Amino acid sequence: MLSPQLSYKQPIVVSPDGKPVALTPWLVPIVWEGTFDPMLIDLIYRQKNITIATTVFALGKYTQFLKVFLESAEQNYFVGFRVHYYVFTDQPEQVPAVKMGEEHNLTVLIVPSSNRWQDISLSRMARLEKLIESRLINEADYVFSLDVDSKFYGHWGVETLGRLVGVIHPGYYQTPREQFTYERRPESQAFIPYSEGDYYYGGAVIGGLVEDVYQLAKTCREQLDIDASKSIEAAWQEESHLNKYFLYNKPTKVLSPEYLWQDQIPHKDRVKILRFSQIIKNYADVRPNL
Ligand code: 5GW
Ligand code: MN
Repeated sequence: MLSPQLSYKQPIVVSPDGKPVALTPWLVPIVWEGTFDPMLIDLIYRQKNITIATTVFALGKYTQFLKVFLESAEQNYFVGFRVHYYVFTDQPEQVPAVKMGEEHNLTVLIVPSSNRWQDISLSRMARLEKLIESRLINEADYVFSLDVDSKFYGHWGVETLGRLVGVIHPGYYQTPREQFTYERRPESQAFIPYSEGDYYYGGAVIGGLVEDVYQLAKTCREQLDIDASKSIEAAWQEESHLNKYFLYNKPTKVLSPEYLWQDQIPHKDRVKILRFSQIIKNYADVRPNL
């Protein structure tokens, strides 16, 4: 573990002449279009016979996002590899029947409804932890946890696999780190001082080997519990705790913002290809008034 006192320069994501940077200061890849050979990397992983578990939460009004999420995933996401989706929902009847590609399948997991959206957000880590313990340890090699209010626009394949994988948030990849929306109150377990931080990671994508994501989910859940016991909620809930975790447990692969964009941010001249993006949602429409 690094000392929190250790200060160093903030790593850049795009060079001053606009070129994507493909390596972190701790020498792991930042995955951009053009930095890997999709054919070769496919061949390498093809021989490994791996299963990629994918968890997605769709509670309350968020079930409306499942159709686009799953249909676009089936066009782009680990096509030709074994994928097992685990859809957590409080309304199993709202899960659309989407035709799955070869070796892709889906399990619906029923969870109780919640009126407080904070509980949904905060319980994702706990549910991921428990699912890994009870099933994924035996059923999968890698796991990704993805936001459902999203759409795949381009290829997402084995180039994203690694022991511990985070994605750079599209809103902050050219932002000085003092402006990152890390949790800044020392009372919170998610606290990061202004002098620290590599990237601002998006909470919509967490991935890696099942064992490593288990450690992440368990630790974040414990930290969320400590905060809850002190009635403190981090600025961006589990995203804040994720950022704290990644500061001290560096990802072994970092995905560029190609892997987490937002439909409302223009992407032309910023990324060569859009792969996965948060769709524009009408907040009044999807969020409970609580
Ligand atoms: C509802 C109100 C406020 C915050 C979250 C929710 C909510 C989230 C919900 O009612 N149902 C639900 O399934 N979620 C899950 O949490 C979805 O998988 C969603 O993609 C994820 C994160 O919440 P988002 O997408 O609203 O958060 P942002 O920061 O991407 O807008
Ligand atoms: Mn989202």
